Amino acid sequence: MASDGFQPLTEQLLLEYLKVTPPLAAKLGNDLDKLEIKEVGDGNLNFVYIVSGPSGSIVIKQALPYIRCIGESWPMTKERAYFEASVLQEHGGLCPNHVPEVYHFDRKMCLIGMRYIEPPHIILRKGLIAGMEYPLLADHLSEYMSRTLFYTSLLYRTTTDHKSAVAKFCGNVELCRLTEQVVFSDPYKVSEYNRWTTPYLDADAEAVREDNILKLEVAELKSKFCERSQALLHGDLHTGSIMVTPGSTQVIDPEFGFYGPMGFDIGAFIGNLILAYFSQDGHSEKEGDRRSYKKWILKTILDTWNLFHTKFTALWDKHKDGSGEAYLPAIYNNPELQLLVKQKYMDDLFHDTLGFGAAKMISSSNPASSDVSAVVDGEIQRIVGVAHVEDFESIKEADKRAECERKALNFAKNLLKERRNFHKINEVVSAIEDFD
Ligand code: ADP
Ligand code: SR1
Ligand code: MG
Ligand code: MG
Ligand code: MG
Repeated sequence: MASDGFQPLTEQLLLEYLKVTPPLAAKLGNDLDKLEIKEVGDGNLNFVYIVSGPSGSIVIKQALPYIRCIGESWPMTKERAYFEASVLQEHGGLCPNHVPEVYHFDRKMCLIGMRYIEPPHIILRKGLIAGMEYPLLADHLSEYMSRTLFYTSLLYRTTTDHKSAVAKFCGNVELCRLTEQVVFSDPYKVSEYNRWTTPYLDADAEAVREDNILKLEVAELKSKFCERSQALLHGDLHTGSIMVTPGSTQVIDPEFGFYGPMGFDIGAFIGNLILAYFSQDGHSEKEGDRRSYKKWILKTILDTWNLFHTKFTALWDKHKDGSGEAYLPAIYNNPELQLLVKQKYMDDLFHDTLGFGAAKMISSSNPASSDVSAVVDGEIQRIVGVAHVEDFESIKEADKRAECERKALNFAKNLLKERRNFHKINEVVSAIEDFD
């Protein structure tokens, strides 16, 4: 064991650990003789074990001091587990229906024990690739985002409480730096980490690096990401961080959590839905067989923002005379002014959402599990960069894939530059259809 009390798990070590950890043993019904352990991590950073016994199942997630999909050559603080556990607990308290319960956290071991999100839950990104509809997704995600973002903002909190919460999450600096690099920097310069479908998109990638207006806009977003502590974000809310069935939605993996601009979370989700939309033609087996599915994705984008708007502003109304210090009742207690303030706040948030969503689309920084083998072979360039998510990576024919990626990239560039001209989500949906 290292002097700091950390040990990477092995199956044997995990078994011994469970035996001496009562809260975890209890979740397994204290029936530890016939346990099955399976490592199932398919994400980029960490190791995830499903522990199943005759009387229950749990998930154990451990952070090692490097990025899993690359290896020890890319060190990364294992303290990320502390921030993940903290966000799971805080967001879980605010929205227990959509966040897995944390049973146990061990800071020295960087280990979280949590609810096993059982089958038939699957990762949303995989469901979107398979063409599966989730009728409650927009309702559930808007619930999660409105509650977690509202209750951790100055619309609900005093500035004193807010500052001490912000201070705690300032420590998640390394993960924030990873986002700064992957989302706001690498796509706009030559970087060993960039990748794209070559040679088809060589000119498109170069065009991103040469686009001054795009760079001007992305700099503004980067400032906001680094400087604005608006609410406690999930920080990595792409469709690979959500597990779903038609009736249930569970948000996992908030290790990038920190106090940042709300639009970064909302944009990550909506931007990834737009990527899923533009990837559909690459998954269709015969002409038009994804047409109605594409309509469902657009409806989900529309409903997500509209429901978010309704729920968020309803929370604001409910707590308008509470202790939130953003708009003191003594100054803002006339209905006309309240309406103006709310319109401005929501309009700004909408533009942030579109801007961050577009930036996430351009970077498309969530490598597919299918690429892990390429990484093991040492091809680090194949990890992050322009337009890269499993939605596209699973399209086998490179020319077909490049065509889908180009549409998504061009749409995102346009959205990033023109976002202030959109005022309603249906205008964005129409723009997506026009681009297609
Ligand atoms: P990473 O931080 O490496 O991206 P994730 O938290 O996204 O790790 O987990 C990786 C994978 O492990 C997920 O894609 C999912 O398949 C599985 N997983 C993670 N947490 C749970 C859970 N609580 N229940 C069931 N499966 C889970
Ligand atoms: C090299 S890590 C790239 C991405 O994986 C994580 O899930 C985050 O999205 C990060 O940007
Ligand atoms: Mg993940
Ligand atoms: Mg509901
Ligand atoms: Mg993660």
